[in-house]
Amino acid sequence: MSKQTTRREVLKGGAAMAGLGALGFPQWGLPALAQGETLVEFTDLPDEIVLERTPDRRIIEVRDIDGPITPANKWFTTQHYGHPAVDRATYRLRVSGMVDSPLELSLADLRAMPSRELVFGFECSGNRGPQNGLSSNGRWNGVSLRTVLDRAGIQDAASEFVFFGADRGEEEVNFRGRMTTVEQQYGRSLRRHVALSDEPMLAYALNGDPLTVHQGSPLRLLVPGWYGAPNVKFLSEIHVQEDQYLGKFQTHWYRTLKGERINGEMKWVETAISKMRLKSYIARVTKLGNQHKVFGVIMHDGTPIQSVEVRIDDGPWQAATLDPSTSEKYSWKFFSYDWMGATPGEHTVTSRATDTSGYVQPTSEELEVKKTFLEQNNQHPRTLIIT
Ligand SMILES: Nc1nc2c(c(=O)[nH]1)N[C@H]1C(S)=C(S)[C@@H](COP(=O)(O)O)O[C@H]1N2
Ligand SMILES: [Mo]
Repeated sequence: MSKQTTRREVLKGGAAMAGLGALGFPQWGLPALAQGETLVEFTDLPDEIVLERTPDRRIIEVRDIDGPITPANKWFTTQHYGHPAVDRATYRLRVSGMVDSPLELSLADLRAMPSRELVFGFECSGNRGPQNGLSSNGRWNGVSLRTVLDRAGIQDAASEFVFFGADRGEEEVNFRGRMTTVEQQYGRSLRRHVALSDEPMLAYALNGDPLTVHQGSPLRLLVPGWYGAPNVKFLSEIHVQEDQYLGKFQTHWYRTLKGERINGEMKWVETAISKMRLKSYIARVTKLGNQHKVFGVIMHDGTPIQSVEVRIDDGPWQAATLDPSTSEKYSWKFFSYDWMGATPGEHTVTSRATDTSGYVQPTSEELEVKKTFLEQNNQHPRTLIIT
């Protein structure tokens, strides 16, 4: 079954939220529509947006974002091999390979370990404008990966940590033109310095409730600040080894080919996706009386945001304001901009973010050296008509 949202329904949704009683634009932390506030229609969207194409795939409608935390039943979701059936009662997380004591941990074992909370929003590396529906933000609970690895005892020569999901499927492997079909699990790896840092986490809850099957029940890996692919769902096994892991979803499917100037010479570099590239996107523009407001979202790797700016048509960049309710390091960030004196007619609204490392969200021209479509973090101009 597919759930469809038409522009008209989004506008009706806005009217339904109008009982807030607030005067003027809504306050931070609750960026829902206020009384009398209406959405300005974008002209760059299809008439009909399909939010659920299959039962295991869902995008979010960014015009409807109404708070910093995405509810579990709205979280974007995608996976390659559908949802594996995992029995929570008999579930065991296996830790094997170059460890002193191999482990088999039940959910109760994991919940008995020191727990941790993390606000973390991520996007799929294939997420892009104008819809940007493959992004969400949540409050996760779980245990530090480090805690589990310390219990197993990691051997000195271990350098590669492979995370397997319980989901599997047939894959054709091409070796010099000869095809072999084998069953594979979804697998991703982390290098030693990342796996043994205090950052990654094994999550069993989202927003206070056990993970649903969409979020990878009963346990998933989270690598704060990274794109979605490394956040292995239905986690069944951590295998510690010395050799590089070369599985399809590590070395082939989630990579980027990009031109880079190294010592003055263009080199074509292929990299595995990892940390999220700084991106801002405009989620909606609203009208209240004759005032207009631009609301948008920043996805990033946790490096603090230096500034976010908005420009109308070819005008100057103007400072937008960051929402303090999204200030946690790995949270997505909200921003807004009061558009004064909007004139009737067609307009283009663009945003760009800059972080404290000096990285500026690139224009699409600057991103032309990237030849593959993942990590599409360019500034994305939105078009609309002011009436
Ligand atoms: N086991 C498993 N984990 C997986 C995947 C998968 O196919 N199988 N897909 C990855 C990708 S590409 C993304 S974007 C995220 C999506 O996580 P979500 O469904 O919770 O949003 O899960 C990642 N983890
Ligand atoms: Mo993804």
